[in-house]
Amino acid sequence: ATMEVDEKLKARIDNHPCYSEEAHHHYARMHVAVAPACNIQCNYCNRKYDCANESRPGVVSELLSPEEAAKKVLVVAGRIPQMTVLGIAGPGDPLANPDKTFRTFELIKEQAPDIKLCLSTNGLMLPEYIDRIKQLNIDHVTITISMVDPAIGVKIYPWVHYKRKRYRGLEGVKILHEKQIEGLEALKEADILCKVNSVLIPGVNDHHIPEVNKVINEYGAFIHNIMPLISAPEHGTHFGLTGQRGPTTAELKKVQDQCAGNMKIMRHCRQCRADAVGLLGEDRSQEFSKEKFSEMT
Ligand code: CLF
Ligand code: SF4
Repeated sequence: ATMEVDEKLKARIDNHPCYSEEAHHHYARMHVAVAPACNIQCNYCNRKYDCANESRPGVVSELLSPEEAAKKVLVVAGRIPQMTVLGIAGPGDPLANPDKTFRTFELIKEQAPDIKLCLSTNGLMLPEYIDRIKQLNIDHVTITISMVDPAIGVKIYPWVHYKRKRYRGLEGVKILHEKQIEGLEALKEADILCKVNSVLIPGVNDHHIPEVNKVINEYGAFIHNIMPLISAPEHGTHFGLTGQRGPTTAELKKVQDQCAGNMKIMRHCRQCRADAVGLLGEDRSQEFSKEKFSEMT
Protein backbone atom coordinates (compact mmCIF):
# COMPACT_ATOMS: atom_id res chain seq x y z
CA ALA A 1 0.00 0.00 0.00
CA THR A 2 2.83 2.37 0.87
CA MET A 3 4.37 1.88 -2.55
CA GLU A 4 1.10 2.74 -4.21
CA VAL A 5 0.80 5.90 -2.11
CA ASP A 6 4.37 6.85 -3.01
CA GLU A 7 3.65 6.41 -6.71
CA LYS A 8 0.57 8.60 -6.51
CA LEU A 9 2.46 11.26 -4.59
CA LYS A 10 5.28 11.12 -7.11
CA ALA A 11 2.87 11.76 -9.94
CA ARG A 12 1.53 14.80 -8.15
CA ILE A 13 4.90 16.41 -7.58
CA ASP A 14 6.98 15.30 -10.53
CA ASN A 15 6.64 18.55 -12.46
CA HIS A 16 6.77 20.91 -9.50
CA PRO A 17 10.26 22.40 -9.25
CA CYS A 18 10.05 23.09 -5.50
CA TYR A 19 8.31 19.93 -4.36
CA SER A 20 10.54 17.58 -6.31
CA GLU A 21 14.31 17.82 -6.29
CA GLU A 22 14.56 16.14 -9.72
CA ALA A 23 11.92 18.35 -11.27
CA HIS A 24 13.77 21.56 -10.59
CA HIS A 25 16.28 20.84 -13.33
CA HIS A 26 13.57 20.46 -15.96
CA TYR A 27 10.52 22.44 -14.92
CA ALA A 28 10.12 26.14 -14.39
CA ARG A 29 7.91 28.15 -12.12
CA MET A 30 6.89 31.74 -12.23
CA HIS A 31 5.59 34.12 -9.59
CA VAL A 32 3.35 37.10 -10.14
CA ALA A 33 3.65 39.90 -7.60
CA VAL A 34 0.01 40.84 -7.06
CA ALA A 35 -0.13 40.84 -3.24
CA PRO A 36 1.53 43.84 -1.58
CA ALA A 37 -0.19 43.98 1.84
CA CYS A 38 0.68 41.92 4.89
CA ASN A 39 -1.26 41.13 8.05
CA ILE A 40 1.55 40.30 10.47
CA GLN A 41 4.90 41.82 11.33
CA CYS A 42 8.04 39.70 11.33
CA ASN A 43 10.91 41.36 13.17
CA TYR A 44 13.26 40.79 10.25
CA CYS A 45 10.97 42.21 7.58
CA ASN A 46 11.47 45.49 5.84
CA ARG A 47 8.23 46.02 3.99
CA LYS A 48 9.83 47.92 1.18
CA TYR A 49 11.08 44.56 -0.07
CA ASP A 50 9.66 41.14 -0.94
CA CYS A 51 8.28 38.91 1.83
CA ALA A 52 11.20 37.08 3.39
CA ASN A 53 9.01 34.13 4.35
CA GLU A 54 9.05 32.62 0.90
CA SER A 55 11.27 34.86 -1.08
CA ARG A 56 14.30 36.99 -1.33
CA PRO A 57 14.65 40.00 0.88
CA GLY A 58 16.41 42.95 -0.67
CA VAL A 59 14.47 42.65 -3.91
CA VAL A 60 11.65 44.93 -4.96
CA SER A 61 9.34 43.05 -7.28
CA GLU A 62 7.21 44.78 -9.85
CA LEU A 63 3.58 44.88 -8.75
CA LEU A 64 0.92 43.79 -11.23
CA SER A 65 -2.85 43.88 -11.32
CA PRO A 66 -4.57 40.48 -11.67
CA GLU A 67 -5.27 41.26 -15.33
CA GLU A 68 -1.66 42.18 -16.03
CA ALA A 69 -0.54 39.08 -14.16
CA ALA A 70 -2.74 36.77 -16.22
CA LYS A 71 -1.48 38.34 -19.42
CA LYS A 72 2.10 37.90 -18.31
CA VAL A 73 1.51 34.23 -17.47
CA LEU A 74 0.21 33.61 -21.00
CA VAL A 75 3.21 35.38 -22.54
CA VAL A 76 5.70 33.46 -20.41
CA ALA A 77 3.96 30.09 -20.93
CA GLY A 78 4.16 30.72 -24.68
CA ARG A 79 7.91 31.32 -24.50
CA ILE A 80 9.08 28.94 -21.77
CA PRO A 81 7.60 25.51 -22.53
CA GLN A 82 8.85 24.05 -19.20
CA MET A 83 6.64 26.49 -17.29
CA THR A 84 4.41 24.23 -15.21
CA VAL A 85 3.66 26.10 -11.98
CA LEU A 86 2.37 29.56 -11.22
CA GLY A 87 2.91 30.71 -7.66
CA ILE A 88 1.72 33.73 -5.73
CA ALA A 89 4.17 34.47 -2.95
CA GLY A 90 4.18 38.16 -2.29
CA PRO A 91 5.59 40.71 -2.13
CA GLY A 92 3.40 40.66 1.04
CA ASP A 93 1.08 37.86 2.15
CA PRO A 94 -1.20 36.57 -0.64
CA LEU A 95 -4.09 35.92 1.77
CA ALA A 96 -3.89 39.47 3.12
CA ASN A 97 -4.81 40.45 -0.47
CA PRO A 98 -7.55 37.89 -1.11
CA ASP A 99 -9.36 39.75 -3.91
CA LYS A 100 -6.23 40.25 -5.97
CA THR A 101 -4.83 36.81 -5.27
CA PHE A 102 -7.99 34.84 -6.04
CA ARG A 103 -8.88 36.98 -9.08
CA THR A 104 -5.44 36.21 -10.50
CA PHE A 105 -5.84 32.48 -9.90
CA GLU A 106 -9.31 32.58 -11.44
CA LEU A 107 -8.09 34.26 -14.61
CA ILE A 108 -5.23 31.82 -14.99
CA LYS A 109 -7.47 28.85 -14.35
CA GLU A 110 -9.75 30.06 -17.17
CA GLN A 111 -7.05 31.03 -19.62
CA ALA A 112 -4.32 28.47 -18.96
CA PRO A 113 -5.95 25.49 -17.26
CA ASP A 114 -2.87 23.26 -17.57
CA ILE A 115 -0.76 25.41 -15.29
CA LYS A 116 -0.62 24.22 -11.69
CA LEU A 117 -1.40 26.79 -9.04
CA CYS A 118 0.74 27.31 -5.97
CA LEU A 119 0.23 29.63 -3.01
CA SER A 120 2.52 30.64 -0.19
CA THR A 121 1.24 32.24 3.01
CA ASN A 122 2.05 32.96 6.63
CA GLY A 123 -1.12 30.97 7.36
CA LEU A 124 -3.02 33.54 9.40
CA MET A 125 -5.99 33.62 6.99
CA LEU A 126 -5.69 30.08 5.65
CA PRO A 127 -8.65 28.54 7.55
CA GLU A 128 -10.77 31.45 6.33
CA TYR A 129 -10.01 30.85 2.65
CA ILE A 130 -9.63 27.09 2.46
CA ASP A 131 -12.90 26.75 0.51
CA ARG A 132 -11.75 29.22 -2.16
CA ILE A 133 -8.47 27.34 -2.38
CA LYS A 134 -10.32 24.07 -2.93
CA GLN A 135 -12.71 25.57 -5.48
CA LEU A 136 -9.84 26.95 -7.51
CA ASN A 137 -8.08 23.61 -7.46
CA ILE A 138 -4.88 25.05 -6.02
CA ASP A 139 -2.49 22.11 -6.01
CA HIS A 140 0.18 23.20 -3.60
CA VAL A 141 0.20 25.44 -0.55
CA THR A 142 3.16 26.57 1.53
CA ILE A 143 2.79 27.83 5.09
CA THR A 144 5.71 29.55 6.77
CA ILE A 145 5.88 28.13 10.29
CA SER A 146 8.95 29.22 12.20
CA MET A 147 7.68 28.26 15.66
CA VAL A 148 5.12 26.03 17.36
CA ASP A 149 5.64 27.63 20.77
CA PRO A 150 4.25 31.14 21.26
CA ALA A 151 6.99 31.87 23.83
CA ILE A 152 9.45 31.66 20.93
CA GLY A 153 7.03 33.33 18.56
CA VAL A 154 7.05 36.56 20.57
CA LYS A 155 10.71 36.96 19.65
CA ILE A 156 9.82 36.77 15.94
CA TYR A 157 6.43 38.50 15.61
CA PRO A 158 5.72 41.77 17.43
CA TRP A 159 2.12 41.96 16.21
CA VAL A 160 -0.61 40.24 14.23
CA HIS A 161 -3.48 41.98 12.51
CA TYR A 162 -6.49 39.69 12.55
CA LYS A 163 -10.02 40.60 11.47
CA ARG A 164 -9.62 44.36 11.79
CA LYS A 165 -7.84 44.27 15.11
CA ARG A 166 -4.16 44.45 16.00
CA TYR A 167 -2.92 42.03 18.65
CA ARG A 168 0.50 42.61 20.19
CA GLY A 169 2.89 40.14 21.79
CA LEU A 170 1.76 36.77 23.04
CA GLU A 171 -1.89 37.40 22.24
CA GLY A 172 -1.11 37.92 18.56
CA VAL A 173 1.35 35.05 18.32
CA LYS A 174 -1.18 32.64 19.83
CA ILE A 175 -3.68 33.54 17.12
CA LEU A 176 -1.06 33.06 14.42
CA HIS A 177 -0.01 29.68 15.83
CA GLU A 178 -3.60 28.48 16.14
CA LYS A 179 -4.45 29.49 12.57
CA GLN A 180 -1.30 27.90 11.17
CA ILE A 181 -2.18 24.56 12.79
CA GLU A 182 -5.82 24.84 11.71
CA GLY A 183 -4.56 25.61 8.22
CA LEU A 184 -2.37 22.51 8.17
CA GLU A 185 -5.30 20.38 9.27
CA ALA A 186 -7.59 21.90 6.66
CA LEU A 187 -5.08 21.25 3.86
CA LYS A 188 -4.66 17.65 4.96
CA GLU A 189 -8.42 17.22 5.07
CA ALA A 190 -8.71 18.72 1.57
CA ASP A 191 -5.85 16.54 0.29
CA ILE A 192 -3.83 19.56 -0.87
CA LEU A 193 -0.08 19.01 -0.76
CA CYS A 194 1.49 21.18 1.89
CA LYS A 195 5.06 22.39 2.16
CA VAL A 196 6.22 24.18 5.29
CA ASN A 197 8.90 26.86 5.27
CA SER A 198 10.73 27.74 8.46
CA VAL A 199 13.00 30.74 8.69
CA LEU A 200 16.07 29.72 10.69
CA ILE A 201 17.12 32.48 13.09
CA PRO A 202 20.20 31.61 15.17
CA GLY A 203 19.69 32.32 18.84
CA VAL A 204 15.92 32.50 18.42
CA ASN A 205 14.59 29.27 16.92
CA ASP A 206 17.61 27.16 15.92
CA HIS A 207 17.09 24.69 18.79
CA HIS A 208 13.34 24.77 18.25
CA ILE A 209 13.17 23.87 14.53
CA PRO A 210 13.31 20.08 15.18
CA GLU A 211 10.18 20.51 17.32
CA VAL A 212 8.52 22.45 14.47
CA ASN A 213 9.52 19.62 12.15
CA LYS A 214 7.97 17.01 14.45
CA VAL A 215 4.69 18.88 14.74
CA ILE A 216 4.27 19.63 11.02
CA ASN A 217 5.08 16.01 10.24
CA GLU A 218 2.31 14.89 12.60
CA TYR A 219 -0.11 17.24 10.89
CA GLY A 220 0.74 15.83 7.49
CA ALA A 221 3.00 18.40 5.82
CA PHE A 222 4.88 16.69 3.04
CA ILE A 223 8.16 18.57 2.76
CA HIS A 224 10.03 20.95 5.07
CA ASN A 225 12.03 23.87 3.70
CA ILE A 226 14.31 25.34 6.36
CA MET A 227 15.46 28.68 4.97
CA PRO A 228 18.24 30.86 6.28
CA LEU A 229 17.31 34.29 7.59
CA ILE A 230 18.97 36.78 5.31
CA SER A 231 19.74 39.66 7.60
CA ALA A 232 21.99 42.28 6.20
CA PRO A 233 21.26 45.96 6.09
CA GLU A 234 21.96 45.98 2.36
CA HIS A 235 19.16 43.43 1.97
CA GLY A 236 16.83 45.70 3.84
CA THR A 237 16.34 43.14 6.59
CA HIS A 238 17.02 43.67 10.24
CA PHE A 239 16.25 42.02 13.51
CA GLY A 240 14.99 44.66 15.81
CA LEU A 241 17.56 45.98 18.21
CA THR A 242 18.88 42.59 19.19
CA GLY A 243 21.14 42.25 16.19
CA GLN A 244 20.30 38.71 15.12
CA ARG A 245 22.15 37.39 12.11
CA GLY A 246 21.51 34.77 9.48
CA PRO A 247 22.92 31.24 9.93
CA THR A 248 26.15 30.09 8.33
CA THR A 249 25.93 27.33 5.72
CA ALA A 250 27.14 24.83 8.34
CA GLU A 251 24.54 25.95 10.89
CA LEU A 252 21.78 25.63 8.30
CA LYS A 253 22.92 22.17 7.24
CA LYS A 254 23.12 21.02 10.84
CA VAL A 255 19.47 21.86 11.49
CA GLN A 256 18.38 20.39 8.14
CA ASP A 257 20.24 17.17 9.00
CA GLN A 258 18.63 17.03 12.45
CA CYS A 259 15.22 17.05 10.77
CA ALA A 260 16.02 14.74 7.87
CA GLY A 261 15.02 11.50 9.59
CA ASN A 262 11.44 12.54 9.87
CA MET A 263 10.36 13.77 6.45
CA LYS A 264 11.58 15.16 3.16
CA ILE A 265 13.81 18.21 3.59
CA MET A 266 14.02 20.69 0.76
CA ARG A 267 17.62 21.68 0.14
CA HIS A 268 17.38 23.27 -3.30
CA CYS A 269 15.37 26.37 -2.42
CA ARG A 270 16.67 29.53 -4.09
CA GLN A 271 14.64 32.05 -2.11
CA CYS A 272 12.97 33.40 -5.21
CA ARG A 273 11.75 36.90 -5.93
CA ALA A 274 8.00 37.54 -5.82
CA ASP A 275 8.17 38.04 -9.61
CA ALA A 276 10.62 35.23 -10.41
CA VAL A 277 10.47 33.55 -13.83
CA GLY A 278 12.27 30.46 -15.08
CA LEU A 279 14.10 27.46 -13.67
CA LEU A 280 14.92 27.77 -9.96
CA GLY A 281 18.58 28.46 -10.58
CA GLU A 282 18.03 31.19 -13.15
CA ASP A 283 16.39 34.56 -12.90
CA ARG A 284 14.60 35.73 -16.01
CA SER A 285 12.36 38.26 -14.27
CA GLN A 286 13.98 41.20 -16.10
CA GLU A 287 13.31 39.61 -19.47
CA PHE A 288 9.59 39.71 -18.66
CA SER A 289 9.32 43.06 -16.91
CA LYS A 290 6.01 44.88 -17.28
CA GLU A 291 7.37 47.05 -20.02
CA LYS A 292 8.72 44.11 -21.99
CA PHE A 293 5.83 41.69 -21.66
CA SER A 294 3.33 44.37 -22.68
CA GLU A 295 5.22 44.67 -25.96
CA MET A 296 5.16 40.90 -26.50
CA THR A 297 1.40 40.68 -27.11
FE1 CLF B 1 6.76 29.58 -5.89
FE2 CLF B 1 7.05 28.73 -3.50
FE3 CLF B 1 5.21 27.65 -5.05
FE4 CLF B 1 7.79 27.20 -5.46
S1 CLF B 1 9.02 29.08 -4.93
S2 CLF B 1 5.19 29.71 -4.32
S3 CLF B 1 6.62 26.57 -3.66
S4 CLF B 1 6.26 27.78 -7.01
FE5 CLF B 1 10.49 27.25 -4.33
FE6 CLF B 1 11.38 29.64 -4.62
FE7 CLF B 1 12.12 28.25 -2.54
FE8 CLF B 1 9.68 29.09 -2.73
S5 CLF B 1 12.61 27.77 -4.65
S6 CLF B 1 11.40 30.40 -2.56
S7 CLF B 1 10.31 27.06 -2.16
FE1 SF4 C 1 7.22 40.66 5.91
FE2 SF4 C 1 6.43 38.34 4.86
FE3 SF4 C 1 6.62 38.62 7.52
FE4 SF4 C 1 4.68 39.86 6.18
S1 SF4 C 1 4.93 37.63 6.41
S2 SF4 C 1 5.96 40.76 7.78
S3 SF4 C 1 5.73 40.41 4.23
S4 SF4 C 1 8.35 38.68 6.02
